[in-house]
Amino acid sequence: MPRRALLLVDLQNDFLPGGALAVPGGDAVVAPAVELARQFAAAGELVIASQDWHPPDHSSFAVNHPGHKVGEVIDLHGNSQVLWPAHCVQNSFGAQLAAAIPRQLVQHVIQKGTDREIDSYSAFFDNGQLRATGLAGLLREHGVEELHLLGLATDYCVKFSALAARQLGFRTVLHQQACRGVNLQPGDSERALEEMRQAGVAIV
Ligand code: VGL
Ligand code: ZN
Repeated sequence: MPRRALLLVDLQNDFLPGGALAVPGGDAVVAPAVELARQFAAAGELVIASQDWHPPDHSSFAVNHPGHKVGEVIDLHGNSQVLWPAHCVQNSFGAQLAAAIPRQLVQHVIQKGTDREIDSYSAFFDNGQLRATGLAGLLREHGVEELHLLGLATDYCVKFSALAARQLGFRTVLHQQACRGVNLQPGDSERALEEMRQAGVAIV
């Protein structure tokens, strides 16, 4: 059996109902996520959580761009950037991992989006692919060949993490029933799934 790891993508209060950037139906992913995390942990495999972890002055927040609104797309140092409501601010309740995720199941937490000048949808590196988070190194140290993912949101952090995993040469398996999307445009999640499939992500 190849070594596997499970990545829980951004299962944080702000992406759950009532949160600052609530993903519709986001709470439905928590139970299947916990179930899979238990299975991986019981098999001695690595369970990792990513955590969106922004400073209050982060450049992805609409409030930090006077005259611009949530949902607008701006150019940020040459990358197109969707403007979001302020979310997952470092040390806030909204940034905490969902309370229903048993912390003893999670061996590593990978924080991302910490640089105010650039967003980071992928758990591996920022949107400009300038800086790595250390996740790839961690997986390789543990001999992981196959990365399983689930979480929020299908059309942003899940998609970018899965595409990066493929780019880095990991076998990549997405647990679709444990993912939900933002769907700023109707169909974004479906298109994201198709893009992942095209890149060689196995969708189960
Ligand atoms: C995410 C938008 C902004 C995500 C994070 O976790 O998918 N989306 N920050
Ligand atoms: Zn974010």
